[in-house]
Amino acid sequence: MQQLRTHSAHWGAFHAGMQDGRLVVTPHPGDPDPNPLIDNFPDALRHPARIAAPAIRRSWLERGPGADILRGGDEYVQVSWDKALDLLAGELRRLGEAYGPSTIYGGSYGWSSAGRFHHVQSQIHRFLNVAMGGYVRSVNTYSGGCAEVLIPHVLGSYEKAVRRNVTWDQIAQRTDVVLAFGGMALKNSRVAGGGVSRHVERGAMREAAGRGCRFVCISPLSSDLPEEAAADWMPVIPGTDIALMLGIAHTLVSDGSHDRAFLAQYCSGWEEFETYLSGHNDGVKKNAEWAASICGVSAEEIQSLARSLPGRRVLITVSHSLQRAERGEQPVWMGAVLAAMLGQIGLPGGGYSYALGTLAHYGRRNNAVPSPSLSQGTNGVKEFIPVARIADMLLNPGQSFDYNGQRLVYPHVRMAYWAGGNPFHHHQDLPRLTRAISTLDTFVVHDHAWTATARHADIVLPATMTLEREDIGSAPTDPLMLAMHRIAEPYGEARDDYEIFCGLAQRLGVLDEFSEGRSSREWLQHLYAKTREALAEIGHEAPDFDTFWRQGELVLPQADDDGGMMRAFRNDPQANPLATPSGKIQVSSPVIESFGYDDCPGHPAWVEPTERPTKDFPLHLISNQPASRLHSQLDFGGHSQSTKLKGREVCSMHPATAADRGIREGDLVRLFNSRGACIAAARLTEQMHPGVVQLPTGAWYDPMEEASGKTLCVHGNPNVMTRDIGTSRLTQGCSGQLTIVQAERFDGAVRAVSVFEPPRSAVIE
Ligand code: PGD
Repeated sequence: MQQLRTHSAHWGAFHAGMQDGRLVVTPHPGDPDPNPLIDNFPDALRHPARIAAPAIRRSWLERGPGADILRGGDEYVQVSWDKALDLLAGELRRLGEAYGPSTIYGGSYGWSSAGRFHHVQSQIHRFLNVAMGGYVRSVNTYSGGCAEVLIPHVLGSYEKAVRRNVTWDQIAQRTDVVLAFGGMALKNSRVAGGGVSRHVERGAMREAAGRGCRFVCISPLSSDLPEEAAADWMPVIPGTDIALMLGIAHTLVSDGSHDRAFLAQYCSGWEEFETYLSGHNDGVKKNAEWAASICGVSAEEIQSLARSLPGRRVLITVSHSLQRAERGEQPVWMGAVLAAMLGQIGLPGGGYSYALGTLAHYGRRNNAVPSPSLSQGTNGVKEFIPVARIADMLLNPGQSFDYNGQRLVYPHVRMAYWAGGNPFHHHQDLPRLTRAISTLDTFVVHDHAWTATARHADIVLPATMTLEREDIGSAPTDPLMLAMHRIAEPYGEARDDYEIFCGLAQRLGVLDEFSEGRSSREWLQHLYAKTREALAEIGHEAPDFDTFWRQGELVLPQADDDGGMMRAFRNDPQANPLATPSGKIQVSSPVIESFGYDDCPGHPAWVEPTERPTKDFPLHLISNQPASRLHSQLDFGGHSQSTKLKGREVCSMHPATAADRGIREGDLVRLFNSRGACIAAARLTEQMHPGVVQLPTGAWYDPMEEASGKTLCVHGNPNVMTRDIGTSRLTQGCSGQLTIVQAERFDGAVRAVSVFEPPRSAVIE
């Protein structure tokens, strides 16, 4: 029986050990609200969905590299590590010599696991930089890609605006009203890249509500705020929050209750925006009646909400989900403008805190020292793509596209090398992604499980799961740095990603440069030493590595930066200007205006999305983050599996929507649109807008072809139907959160979900 030892995941710190051959996990004792996602580990550790040995896709092995539509449907051949690494090193050499590094896509987006050394994105980038001289990279994230481009134009530093702003403590103690556009769902704020040791959000909302703070959940789903917030729910039509915000803004201006002094002192470009709001140029007043006709909230409610705000400590939040949709920049921008109109920006518990409640990183204090990280070296390739444009790049090499005022060209990529991500989970329009991936010469994937992405790869290399290796867990806003102990032996022949890259580096003659002669344990000691040095510089003594490792955790000091950039700006705008062209909040942006994008004008505006419900596809589909797993990770784990119905992902809908279609609780349903279809099981709830169906992301993609030729996912993955377009020409972010569909009861026969069994494979010597 093994003693329980510390470990960490993006969803929480925990203790784990093997007892009688079974993994046991218990939450970290200091966590006031542990995340049940840790319960996915025990069944997942030795699940047959794990990859046991290196595997090569049969057609690639027999015919060599080249475009192939068989990807996703082919057989695999298990090979030895030596054979797999020899083949892969040979292919890297061939591509490097024939075309150079700009033919390799190493953007490899994904969350992978929490440890800072085995952070596989850092590993893959370091390897490609050292061994190949670089790779085509990606910029921004699927989470906040649209806001990451917009906010620097409007507020300056994205990091500072998002991570160093209003804290949960301030909300608990100071805020009178939280207007939460898109809500602040705990399933999202319980997760942070690098880990989170204390889940504080539920407690803070309980305390604030108990003190009389009013939370308003502005979302098609009332579940976007927890019960503890005791929120008023305002069910808005998806994609129309900007109209509601404009209606509030118009009411404030008509009443003369907007904070003119704040706008004059701290903002630039109010006049242009006010002209738009008043309808002076286009003849359309953006008043509450106008807003109501778009967003579905009555004019009276909009006016009453607007009139309840002036003079109170109001915090406006806009969740990441709102900008993960076509025209996603508009509500992000308008949230800032509305907060400026209320004059509360920079005050404790007031103003604008974009994405607060979306991840556990936000709303907390920052550590006084940086988290350890592995250096990635220098990338010699200039070409990059906004991360969600991967399929566009593969399908349209040489084609130009707009991005943030630049005209860029898609490079011709022949190899995609993926580790620590699951594009056949995270990307939109998966049938299109299948076509895009089929154009490659070679597709390489490291993962610990046979995800849909691994099933499309030519070379599949089994990686250890986090519990099977040692690491250091640390995140910039979490004071606990954790020793992540090895809890279990590797599954089958799985190797650490680091070991895999060392094997390749050796074959390519760059091992010393890549590894710097260090074993994994020596790298952990090296990274820990850097944190220890940084602590010493600010006068904090930390124990040596062995003591840290034995103790399992180290409490890091936190910076005294309450209020962050916005407080400093409010207190002294001359001394602490924002990093925007005017040094102020850009209510309008002449820079964005100068790009001339028809889908993103120079101030926040209602820009009709190009996809709205139709007669054939009358429902909005919200494909948001799941509550039972992180993205697609460990979908085969016990907790995630316990939430499925009839073995399928659950689709929620309003009883009226269901009744119109003869759908009852628990029925199988078929959701479909022009791009694809999926089977899910229906759950009926009055806690959502009737024009909406909701299906979370992350059910492993399990496709088959319908008689019509349409791709059907038998498990319930929404990305078979989402649209693969950028949020706008300015931001080119992921727009996967919203699409339009039809729903019908499914009475036919459909095969069982088979994606948790390994694909067909043969073994050769
Ligand atoms: P994960 O499921 O976290 O999804 O997309 P992302 O690709 O990050 O994938 C991580 C993968 O890494 C898993 O397959 C896991 O097994 C593997 N992995 C974990 N640890 C290791 C390791 O140590 N080594 C290796 N080699 N592999 C490892 C998430 C993305 O999805 C995000 S962030 C967002 S916000 C988007 N959200 C939406 C959305 O709202 N709606 C839609 N329709 N689509 C979305 N997609 C995006």
